[in-house]
Amino acid sequence: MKRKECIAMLLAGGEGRRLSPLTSKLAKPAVPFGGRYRIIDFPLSNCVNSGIDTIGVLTQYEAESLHLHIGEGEPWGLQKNGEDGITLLPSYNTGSSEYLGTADAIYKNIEYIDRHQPEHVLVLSGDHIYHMDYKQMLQFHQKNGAKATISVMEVPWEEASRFGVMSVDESLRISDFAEKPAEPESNLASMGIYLFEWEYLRRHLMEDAANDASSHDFGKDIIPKMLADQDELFAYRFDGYWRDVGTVASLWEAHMDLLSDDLDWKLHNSEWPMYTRPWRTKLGSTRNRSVMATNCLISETCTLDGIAHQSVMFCGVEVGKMSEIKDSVVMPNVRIGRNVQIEHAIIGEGAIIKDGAVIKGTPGQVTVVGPYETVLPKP
Ligand code: ADQ
Ligand code: ADP
Repeated sequence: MKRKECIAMLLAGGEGRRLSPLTSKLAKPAVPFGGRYRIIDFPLSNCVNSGIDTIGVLTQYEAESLHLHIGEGEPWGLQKNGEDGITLLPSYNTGSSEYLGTADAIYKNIEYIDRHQPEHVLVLSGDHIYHMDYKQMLQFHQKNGAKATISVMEVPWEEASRFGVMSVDESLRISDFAEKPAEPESNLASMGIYLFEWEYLRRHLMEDAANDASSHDFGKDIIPKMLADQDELFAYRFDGYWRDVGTVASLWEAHMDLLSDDLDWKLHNSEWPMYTRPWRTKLGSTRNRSVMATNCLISETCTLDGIAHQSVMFCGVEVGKMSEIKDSVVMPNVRIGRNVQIEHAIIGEGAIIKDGAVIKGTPGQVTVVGPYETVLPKP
C-alpha cells in the first residue's frame, strides 16, 4: 500500500460535562452549532479543505449520535475507498471497554494507523470552532524537522488556566508546557491540535501505555514527557478565529460572535466550504412572517411568527405569534408557542416551549433548556 504523508485522528469521545444538559444524549462534538451544523463539522470540513482524505474518528461517550451523523462520510466526500476515507473507531471495537484518556484512545488504534504507514499523524479535537488549513501547519512542521508541532494561540489571561499553556523561544521551539495550571505563567495556549512524526509518537504511546502512573492524556502526560526528554517540539501560531466551545458560556459566546460585525471571520466562506449531514425537519421551507427579525442567523427551514433579535435560529424551529427571542440560540426543531419570552438562553434540540413561558438568563449566566424538555409558563 502507498505510504500516506499525513492522516488525521479526530478525538470525539469526551463526555462534555460542562455542556450539560446539552450533552445528555449527545457527544460533545455532535452538539449543534451555527444554524445547521454540528461542532464536529468544523474539523471534518477543515480536513477535506486541507486535502486530508484519511480520518479516524475516535468515539466513546454517546457514540451513536456521532455514528448517525457521520454515517459513510458521504456529506464530506469521505466514503471508504480502500483504506482511505473516514473510519469510525468506537472504544467498544478495540477489545477494551473504554478509552482511558486521549492518548490511550490513539494507543488503542495503533493498528489502524500502522495500516496507512503515515509519515505524520494529525491529532484533532472535536470541540472547536475554526477554519484552519492543516497543510500550512504540516509545511511548518516539516520545515522545522519537528518531532511534534502544537498549534497555539494567545488567549485572554483570565482564560489561560482553561488551557495547556507554554513558553517558546524566538524560533518557536517549546521550552516549557503546563496543562491547565492554576496560576498560568503564559497565555500562549495549546489549541489541542497536534502534529506528530508517526514513528516518534508511536514510541511515546507505547511507553505511556506501560506507565501505570499516567492518566494517558496528551496534555497531562504525553507532551510533558516529550519535553522532559528534551525533544524538538514546535509551536505553530494560528492567527485566525478559534474557539473552544466546551462550556455553555463559550458555546453561547461563539454563537453571538457569528452575529458580530466586528469579527473578521465568516462562517460561510466560499473558499472554505462547510459540509454537514442535513437535519431532518418537519418543515420544508421557510415561512418568515415575523414582525421583526434584526441581526439574526435564521436557518432555511425556520418558521418565525414572532420577533427575534440577535439570535441564531436553527433549522425546523417554529416560533409563534407575539413571542420574543433575544440574545439566544435556538437549536433544531424547537417549538415555541405564543407569547413566549426568551432572553440570554440556549434552547436544546426538540424542546417545547409552551404559550406564555418566560426563559431569562443574563449575559454572565446563560439559561439552558435541555433537548426535548418541555417548559411551561409559571402558574
Ligand atoms: P480539553 O479541552 O480539556 O484540553 P479534552 O477534554 O481532553 O480536552 O478533550 C479533547 C478532545 O478529546 C475532545 O474532542 C474530546 O471530545 C475528546 N476526548 C476526551 N476524552 C476522550 C476519550 N477518552 N476518548 C476519545 N476522545 C476523547 C485539551 C488539551 C489542552 C488544550 C485544550 C484546547 O489538553 O492542552 O489547551 O484541549 O481546547
Ligand atoms: P468536560 O471537559 O466538559 O468536563 P469531558 O468529559 O470532555 O468534558 O472532559 C473531562 C475530562 O475527562 C477530560 O480531561 C477528558 O480527557 C476526560 N474524559 C472524558 N471522557 C472520558 C472517558 N470516557 N474516560 C476517561 N476520561 C475521560
